[in-house]
Amino acid sequence: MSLSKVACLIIGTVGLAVAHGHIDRIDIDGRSYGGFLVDKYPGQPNVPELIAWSTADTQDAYVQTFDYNQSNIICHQDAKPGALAGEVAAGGKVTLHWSRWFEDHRGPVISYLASCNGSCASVNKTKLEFFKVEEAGLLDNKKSPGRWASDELMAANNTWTVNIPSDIAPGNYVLRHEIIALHNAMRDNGAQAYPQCINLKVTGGGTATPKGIPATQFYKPTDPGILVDIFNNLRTYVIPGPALYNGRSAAPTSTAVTPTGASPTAASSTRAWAIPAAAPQGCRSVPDQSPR
Ligand SMILES: *[C@@H]1O[C@H](CO)[C@@H](O)[C@H](O)[C@H]1NC(C)=O
Ligand SMILES: *[C@@H]1O[C@H](CO)[C@@H](O)[C@H](O)[C@H]1NC(C)=O
Ligand SMILES: *[C@@H]1O[C@H](CO)[C@@H](O)[C@H](O)[C@H]1NC(C)=O
Ligand SMILES: *[C@@H]1O[C@H](CO)[C@@H](O)[C@H](O)[C@H]1NC(C)=O
Ligand SMILES: [Cu+2]
Repeated sequence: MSLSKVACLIIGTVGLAVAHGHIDRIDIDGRSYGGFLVDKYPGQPNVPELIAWSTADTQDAYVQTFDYNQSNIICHQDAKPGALAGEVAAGGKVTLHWSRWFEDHRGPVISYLASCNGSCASVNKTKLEFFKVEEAGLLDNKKSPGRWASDELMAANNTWTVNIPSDIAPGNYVLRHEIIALHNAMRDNGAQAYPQCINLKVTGGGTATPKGIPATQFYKPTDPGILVDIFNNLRTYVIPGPALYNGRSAAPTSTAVTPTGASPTAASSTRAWAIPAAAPQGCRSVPDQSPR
């Protein structure tokens, strides 16, 4: 808590443009694609065509829990599809490089796919139905607040590698990749979602067309993985969102440790409902949109 405040104050002094992070590079099969550079592209006349979705979020800000049922949660603030698609064989890997991350912004890393039923470049994002392909949360609970998927991401040079299921039908998909920072999640509206989207063209593969749900139905502000105190010797963590497709596992390396002495529910201790707190300085949430 105090740690997060310190981090955010530091961010405040170096400027919000470099706060938090976004995906600035995507590597697929030895090929590199540029991400949407929020610190450069907004307002720039000749933004290159990208596989990454653009967003109006110029401050690397987050989507707050009160907006989990609004369109900003789909692919971040006012996101618009990229014009291109990165080609990947079913069963292949997509490595996402984050511009930066903060150690104290601990939390799960989750990846979803949604079929575009055609080109993703012109897709209506509210029609995307995502299935969860990977998830990783609390990897080791020995020393509170524990080792998290976000730590794993940072240890891997701020990258995360997503394994594309080998059995899905070929076609165009949106990959929605996300870190949820939980350093303030003991408070109402404290969890911070940082979703990022890129277009993929999946080749080969099988015939599976996994059923998905709109991103606006993934999370609720009171989910045990959203409203949770990670500083209180958390034994287990319930990763939020729908069930994993095919029960596939998640962590990119084998360092995951099964929590010991796990209690059946996460954060079963009393939850202090607090007055909705403003984001700490330097931790901006995206502006509210009126619900449509
Ligand atoms: C969206 O969620 C917020 C709280 O998280 C709630 O107050 C609001 O009524 C919800 N909006 C809709 C349209 O369901
Ligand atoms: C996108 O789909 C939603 C839900 O069906 C619809 O309300 C909206 O008008 C569509 N937007 C566009 C630009 O077609
Ligand atoms: C793709 O088709 C499915 C099934 O008809 C539909 O539910 C989904 O909304 C469609 N997705 C898009 C992006 O149009
Ligand atoms: C880490 O990522 C940076 C930025 O993309 C890259 O320039 C660098 O080569 C990477 N380092 C390693 C060891 O992979
Ligand atoms: Cu912050």
